[in-house]
Amino acid sequence: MKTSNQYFTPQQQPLAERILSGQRISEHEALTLFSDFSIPQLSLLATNRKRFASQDKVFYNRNIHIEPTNICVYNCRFCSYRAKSETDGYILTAEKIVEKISSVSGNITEVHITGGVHPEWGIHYFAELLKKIKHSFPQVHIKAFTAVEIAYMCKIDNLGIAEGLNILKNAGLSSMPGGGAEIFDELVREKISPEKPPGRLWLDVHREAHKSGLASNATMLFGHIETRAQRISHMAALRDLQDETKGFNAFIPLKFRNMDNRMSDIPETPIIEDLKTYSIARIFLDNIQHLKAYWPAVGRDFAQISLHFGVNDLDGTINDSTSIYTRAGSNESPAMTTTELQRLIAESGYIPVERDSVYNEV
Ligand code: V47
Ligand code: SF4
Repeated sequence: MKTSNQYFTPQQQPLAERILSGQRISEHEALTLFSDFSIPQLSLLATNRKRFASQDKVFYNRNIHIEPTNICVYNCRFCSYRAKSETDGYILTAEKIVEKISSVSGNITEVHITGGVHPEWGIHYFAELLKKIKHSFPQVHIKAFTAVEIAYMCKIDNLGIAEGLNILKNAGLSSMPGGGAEIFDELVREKISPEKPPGRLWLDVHREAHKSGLASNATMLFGHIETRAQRISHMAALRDLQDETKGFNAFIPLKFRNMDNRMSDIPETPIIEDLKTYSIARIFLDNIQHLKAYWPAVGRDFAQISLHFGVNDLDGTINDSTSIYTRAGSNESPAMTTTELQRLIAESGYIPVERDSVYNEV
């Protein structure tokens, strides 16, 4: 294969050729990509796989992120967002949330809701919230609640996961975001978010969601104390579940940001490591079509560069409603107009395409 001969050493060629011909790679081979392949080589391989998934298109959508509270029963060591004291806590009432949405409702197709895990709010509380939103904005797609939030709500109201999801779905839930996955490895999880339920519960909730017809996303919090091998096995668990259910729309690597949290002594990873992680995610997760860069977290510049490392989707928050990342050290004010997003994509040499929440082109 010409491309392969030109760009890869004889040792690298067999793996490069397998990737270029669309074959699945093993966890061991993914580690080899980390250690033995250069940034331009990974860019070439990931771009090939990205083109296979969506040609030269890069997707964005118009949404608002709502965080109903920062009060949380858990206490993740990497979290800069959770209320540190009673006076620091806030709650957005359903009325306030509806008001926030109505200020942008002509301009969005999706409402994304996730926040702290409030000690008292169960499934019925959130079902009421969803109904109120749906009543005022029937056209809007509601993507809401991480697996961790849903598991806790079900516990509060003494419901099984399938039962709880069904109530939320009937109240207007259309899909689930991918947060709360962190890193599935139990030893790492015990150190960074010891109170949070184990990774297998996260996977079980998403399995149930997919079974009930709700699509979802998956995330991975990387660049703290985990090893590259633990990143790969996190992605392997997602790849296995996707083989089973086909319910994941997008994978979102979330780079650990170290400001104002209890892991602030851990330095952030260099950009080269981030780009390797994104491109290997694109190559390894051969059954998840979309790789998303969440630009309010990684910044506009990185988001633009990431389009050359397998990313084909930019989360298009259009107002400054998220504080999870501004508190954790992102310099970005989380607002970007559609024109800015389109320009950012076009400048990178790709075609900006607006999508709805389930990746139909708008
Ligand atoms: O679960 C919290 C992460 C997640 C930090 O599904 C941090 O479309 C880095 O999941 N440094 C919430 N990451 C955000 C999330 C998300 C965002 C955008 C789109 C979607 C989607 C999902 O943020 C948490 C946690 O893993 N997080 N603190 C931090 N200091
Ligand atoms: Fe709570 Fe989420 Fe922060 Fe963990 S990351 S403490 S679950 S708000």
